[in-house]
Formats: sequence, C-alpha cells, structure tokens
Amino acid sequence: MIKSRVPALLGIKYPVIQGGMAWLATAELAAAVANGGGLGLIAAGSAPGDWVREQIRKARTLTDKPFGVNVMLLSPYADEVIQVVIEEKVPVVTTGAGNPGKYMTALKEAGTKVIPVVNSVSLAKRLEKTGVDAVIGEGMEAGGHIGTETTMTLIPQLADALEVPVIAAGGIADGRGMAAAFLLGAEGVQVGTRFICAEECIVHAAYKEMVLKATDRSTVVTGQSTGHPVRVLKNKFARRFLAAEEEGVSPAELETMGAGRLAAAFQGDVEEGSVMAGQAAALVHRIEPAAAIIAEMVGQCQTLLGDRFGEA
Ligand code: TUI
Repeated sequence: MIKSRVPALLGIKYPVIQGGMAWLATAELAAAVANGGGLGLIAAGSAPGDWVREQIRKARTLTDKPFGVNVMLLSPYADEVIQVVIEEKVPVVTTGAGNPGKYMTALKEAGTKVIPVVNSVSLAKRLEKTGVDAVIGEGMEAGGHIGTETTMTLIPQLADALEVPVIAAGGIADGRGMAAAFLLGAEGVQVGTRFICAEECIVHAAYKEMVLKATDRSTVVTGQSTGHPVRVLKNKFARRFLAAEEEGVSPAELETMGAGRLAAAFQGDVEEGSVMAGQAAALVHRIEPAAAIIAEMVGQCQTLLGDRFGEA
C-alpha cells in the first residue's frame, strides 16, 4: 500500500506542496494552494525580512489553513528571513540553494517543520541527521537552480536511503506524474511550474503565456559553466547567455549578465528576462485556480493508484 505521512506531518489535506518560486510565489498563491488543500508557500527569494513578514500577515487574511515560507539560502537576507519565520510562528519552512544546517536548532525550538530541497543522496543523508522532517528530492527536470540527477532515479534512491518522508519534485505537473512519484517511493509531490499558471499567481501574463506555449524542447539550462545551472525557457536572453558561455566568457562576467533577470521576467520582459520554468511547462495547458489544479492532480492520481493512495 502506498501511504503518505505528509498530510498529518504538515496539517494539510493532500500531499501536494507548492514550489518555492522567487517573485512568483506571494501570499496570494500560497493562500490559494492552502485553501485547495495543499501546502502553499511564500517564496522569500532575495527579499528582505520585512517583505516576508508582510506577506505572511497578508496570507493569514486570505486563509486559515497552514502555509509555509521557502527560504532561498543564497539570499543575503536568509538570516533575517529565518528570524521572521520564527517570530511569526510559521509552521513549515522549505529551503533551496543551500544547506539549512545552521538554522536547524532555532527552527526546531520554534516548532517549525523543516523540509530542505536536495538534489543528491549524500546531501539528503547529511541533512536527515540534523533532524529535518522530510526532504524534497528535486530532479533536473525542475525549473530554476538545479542539480544533475533526474527525478526518476533520485526519488527511489532517496526513499531507500532515508527514514523521513521523501517528496518528489521536478517534472511533475499532473496526476500521472504524481502517481509515478508515489510508485517511486515518494510520499508527496512538489509542483512549481504548473502553479505559475494558477490564476492566483501574480506573475505577468506574458510569463504565463510563455509557459502555456512551451513544448518539449522549450527549456534550456544556462550557467553550466559557472557552476550555477538554471533551467529557463528559451528566449533572446537565454540564447545570448548560452552563446557567451560557449565563447568562454568568464563566470564573473556571466554573473553580471544574469543579474536582475528574474525580476525583469516577472515584470513581463520575457525576451530579456530569465523565465525560469521546468520541463513540465510542456504539460501545462491552461490558466485555472490553484484549487482546481490540486483537485485534478489528486483525482487523477487516486484513479491511477486506487487504494494504494491515502493517509499513512
Ligand atoms: O533552489 C532551487 N531553485 C532555485 S533557487 C533560485 S534563485 C537563484 N537564481 C539564480 C542562481 C542561483 C539561485 C532559482 N531556482 N531549488 C532547490 C535546490 N536546492 N536545487 C538545488 C539545491 C541545493 C543546492 C545545494 C540544495 C542544497 C545545496 O547544498 C550545498 C551544500 O552542500 O551546502
């Protein structure tokens, strides 16, 4: 029987966790996902603590369900964001782009559940020892900053190696992907790209349109040469960046080229911005409420898995 410990762990109805998408995942999306029965998240991205606090308070006016904050650990504001999460008694934190080890004691003392995103088995094993409550295993199908392993191979390895629940991420955008993740040993899924096209996602319409138009060959990985591989939708900026990498432009210069591009994309400059999205963009066909996305995914997954799906 495929059972999930995740709903009870997080106080949610369905084991569907929203991806922590910087700039895109605001209070509106977090609350909509929470109201749909999943775990909604406010993405702190590179924003300061005050902004995160405002968003938390706003989300609380939009839902009475639990929601979390995604902390991007490369952010210069990571320390103060963690402090805000503790002060505001946010029940769940997911982390990306780094090791949350140094915050574990403070977060656990505050009663916050900590769920790091990992892209390797060794990192997951190290983090399990620090007391994390679950891990999100993210394959390279995902959008944004990625590792090298695929969801198909990473998830069963994590499930074998860990005691804590494994949540699968990367390439999952419908009930078939969700069912597959459960069959690989996951107890939940993290969905990012499909939630870009949630009605409640406040990103510019041009960004959503680009996701809707994506096909199987629409994403590329920039930054392989700088050690910061980032999956984005192909556009003028991505082509120019890849050409510069090909020419051997220095990592420092490439970093300058990339600076601020996510903000540009968020504001609708989808040719000169960095339009982060996963390979699952090709599986996203319409703009609809977050709750409808969750209901459809869970329904399809239940049909496929039958009584192998449910509470632990
Ligand atoms: O974090 C993500 N995806 C992201 S973060 C982001 S903002 C950004 N933009 C440009 C360059 C860099 C960041 C956009 N997309 N996904 C989760 C994730 N975490 N993927 C990989 C990791 C990760 C990497 C290293 C987690 C831990 C880690 O630890 C290294 C160590 O051993 O400390």
